Amino acid sequence: MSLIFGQLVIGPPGSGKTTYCNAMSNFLEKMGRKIAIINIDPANENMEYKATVDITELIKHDEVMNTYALGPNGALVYCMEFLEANVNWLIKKILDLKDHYIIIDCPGQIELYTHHKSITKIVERMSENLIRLCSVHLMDSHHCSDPGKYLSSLMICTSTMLQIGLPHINIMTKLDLMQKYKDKLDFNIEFYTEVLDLNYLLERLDEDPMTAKYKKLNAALVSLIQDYSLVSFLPLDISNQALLLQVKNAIDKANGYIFGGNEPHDIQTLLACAVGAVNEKEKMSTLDSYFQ
Ligand SMILES: Nc1nc2c(ncn2[C@@H]2O[C@H](COP(=O)(O)OP(=O)(O)O)[C@@H](O)[C@H]2O)c(=O)[nH]1
Ligand SMILES: [Mg+2]
Repeated sequence: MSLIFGQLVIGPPGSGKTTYCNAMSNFLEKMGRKIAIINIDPANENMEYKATVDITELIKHDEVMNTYALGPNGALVYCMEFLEANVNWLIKKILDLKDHYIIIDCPGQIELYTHHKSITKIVERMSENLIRLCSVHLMDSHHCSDPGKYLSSLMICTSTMLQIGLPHINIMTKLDLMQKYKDKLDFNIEFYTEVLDLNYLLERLDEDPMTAKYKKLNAALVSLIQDYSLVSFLPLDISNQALLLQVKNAIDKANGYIFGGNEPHDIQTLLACAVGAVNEKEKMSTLDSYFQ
């Protein structure tokens, strides 16, 4: 049986997952890859793509809300538990797509990635069936405009990386919008993407009226993030092909596609990765064009 490679696209509601799935799918198709998008968000919106497999064939969010008198979040958790119980349905659909690269569009409730076990168990079963995924975790760059929100993003990323246990790439989305409030940012963009010395962030947290009274908590959380030292971000503006290429190269390296994929562009991809999945010089010049 051959390997199937792909991406598990996760992140909070509105972070840009569905938009990303569509844009990444178009981008990879242009490079010659056969793509199938799998939607496992039963309450998905803004779907510009046609999903090859859709969870709504298995279960419908509004029916769960009505039948069990659940609110939207409770119904979504129910749907994920139902998918976990019927994971063989999903795995069979994916294995039937054996010559495709898959992109899985996920729901946005963050407890599914930080606490709840269904998604973790679903990806474990996929892995047992030779489906090689990289989790692609999207965070809205707007969180950089507030030290407390930025810290909470770092905590969500850290706990998700530990909980899901897949190769993992964090993406900071909507870089184009960041230009509009760049003057209000405490630090430059590299500080936020590379998660540089968080003692500077701690100073801001201790000054901010929202977080100033929690000095010991701020210090403990910052030290937790620094001790794990797992998080950094690749920046993305969905309309920028150079940034999409950087993201694609990093993911191909993380899920092993560069070693096991079989498209004609393999050599190009290998070369791109050999010079660094993310070429630092290229990355800086692309970023500079946003923040001149
Ligand atoms: N300006 C800008 N908007 C974006 C970008 N990515 C996503 N969006 C917008 O963010 C909103 C939420 O996106 P969506 O893909 O539905 O998020 P999801 O809930 O995570 O699936 C939509 O209005 C998108 O058009 C981006 O790179 N730049
Ligand atoms: Mg969505």
